[in-house]
Amino acid sequence: MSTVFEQNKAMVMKRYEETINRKNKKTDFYNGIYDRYEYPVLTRDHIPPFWKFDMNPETNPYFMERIGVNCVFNVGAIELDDKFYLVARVEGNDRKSFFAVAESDNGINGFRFWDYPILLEDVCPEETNVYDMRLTKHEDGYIYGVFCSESKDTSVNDLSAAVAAAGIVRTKDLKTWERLDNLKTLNSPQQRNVTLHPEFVNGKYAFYTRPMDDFIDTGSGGGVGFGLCDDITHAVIDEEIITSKRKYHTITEAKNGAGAVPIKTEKGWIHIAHGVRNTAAGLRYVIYAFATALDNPSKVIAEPGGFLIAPLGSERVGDVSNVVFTNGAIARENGDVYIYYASSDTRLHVATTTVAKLVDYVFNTPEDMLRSVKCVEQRCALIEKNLKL
Ligand code: M1P
Repeated sequence: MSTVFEQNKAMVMKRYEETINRKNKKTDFYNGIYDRYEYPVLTRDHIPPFWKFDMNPETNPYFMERIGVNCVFNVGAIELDDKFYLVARVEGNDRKSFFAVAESDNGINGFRFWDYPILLEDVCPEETNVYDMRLTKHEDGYIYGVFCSESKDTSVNDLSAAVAAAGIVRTKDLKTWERLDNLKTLNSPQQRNVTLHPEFVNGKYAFYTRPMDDFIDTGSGGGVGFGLCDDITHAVIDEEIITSKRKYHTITEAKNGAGAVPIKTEKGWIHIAHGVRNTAAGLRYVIYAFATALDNPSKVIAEPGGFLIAPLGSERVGDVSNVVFTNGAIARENGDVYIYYASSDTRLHVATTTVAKLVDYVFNTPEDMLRSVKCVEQRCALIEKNLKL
């Protein structure tokens, strides 16, 4: 007769292996731009049971979770030697997030976490939470991880007040991580959604930033920022200019932020970012795309109107509902693109497309005309063209 411990452990291990080995398939969703998939690629059920349970029957006779995991979502993504690696935001039941590497052979299923999460060097005693790492394979030979480093704001008498800064680490193998100084932006008190550009610009490191006056509100921050710095080990940006601007009555009205590291194409850098607007039901986060010039990655040269990906069906519900968010995509040498996006701050999905389709989408989708009457004119022009065929 097996014990309660043995029965429950066997059940948990079986479910875990079933989750990891579950094959993914495309759904019938169609817009011609990208494909969606039936199953999320990472969830809390992908967490190895030995991260949560005490596996010793002596000290855990009921086979109880001792340190639970609430969710797995926003990931940085990178391809190395034909394998897909994600550095995921894992959030414990205690609300603290941390980073962990998951690996897959095909990018759409089979992601398995490495045995240990990433233990960052403890260089900031005030740092309480870390999340949303963007992974940049830089031309200097390092892989950089830029993430949000969050601390309590002790300057105000408010228990929930926080300060967001951009933390920076670098690695060559995703195993050993060197922590560098947090980014300093002299004109922006807070930063989140900071992404490192993969190439030098005018001989300097180039960051996409998100100037913010406050932890939640971007306030006077006009959109996705861009700034240069000389020394990545003590990164300081003294001037930020705005690339993709927030605009009234659009998907970016409340805020926006850089997402995946830009993808280099023949026509420009393709950016996959997020935009936020306010609604009676709270903030709604969607994913949008734009392009910047090859010779000036801060200059927007195309920006389709509306969203690229919005929360759909069950994606709409989670810890922070009505959210899709991306901080990682993989563009392969054969032109395939994997956009990793999380839904409602709870689980991670993939959307697949190609560089050619993204270029067509970004350069041939009409821009937002900003007023209803102009949008109807734009649509009527399309209808008229089609009806003449
Ligand atoms: O909760 C939605 C997202 O909120 C933040 O994004 P932003 O800084 O644009 O508001 C991030 O904390 C992100 O992790 C989260 O998914």
